[in-house]
Amino acid sequence: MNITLKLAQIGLLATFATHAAVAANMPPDFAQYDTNKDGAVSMQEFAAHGGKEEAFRVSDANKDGLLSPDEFIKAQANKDRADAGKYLDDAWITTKVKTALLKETHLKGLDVGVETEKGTVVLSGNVNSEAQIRQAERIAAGIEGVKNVRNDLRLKSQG
Ligand SMILES: [Ca+2]
Ligand SMILES: [Ca+2]
Repeated sequence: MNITLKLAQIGLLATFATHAAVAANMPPDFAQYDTNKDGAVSMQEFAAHGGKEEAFRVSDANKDGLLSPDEFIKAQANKDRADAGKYLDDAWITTKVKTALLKETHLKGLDVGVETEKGTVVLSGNVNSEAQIRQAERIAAGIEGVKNVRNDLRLKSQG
């Protein structure tokens, strides 16, 4: 009986220690958002503090409808980005454009340079046809956050 009780106490202490460690790693605003103190931020709690539904959804990595502290940090980053307006990070846009171009069968293997400056994408390099120039421009223009596309793509000199 005594032993059982001690084990229970140790178990309690261990649980407490784990919780304390988690609390120490909490992002600054987490406790504020987690109004019902269940250790997760729900959509309602997130929205009550001005969080955007989209930021919540993309940050809820395991899709359980709750933000863990880790997911919350991501949501905060997304929220800050949304608060900054439609202006998305240039490096992020460049990556998205490059990825989209690589996915396009007709543009595969072509040496298309992509640079982004304050939302304006600059395409450069040499391609095989006018159609590819237009296609690359259309794809770049369709990426989220892109304001303008400067198309410096040229036709490869035939020879
Ligand atoms: Ca909560
Ligand atoms: Ca989650």
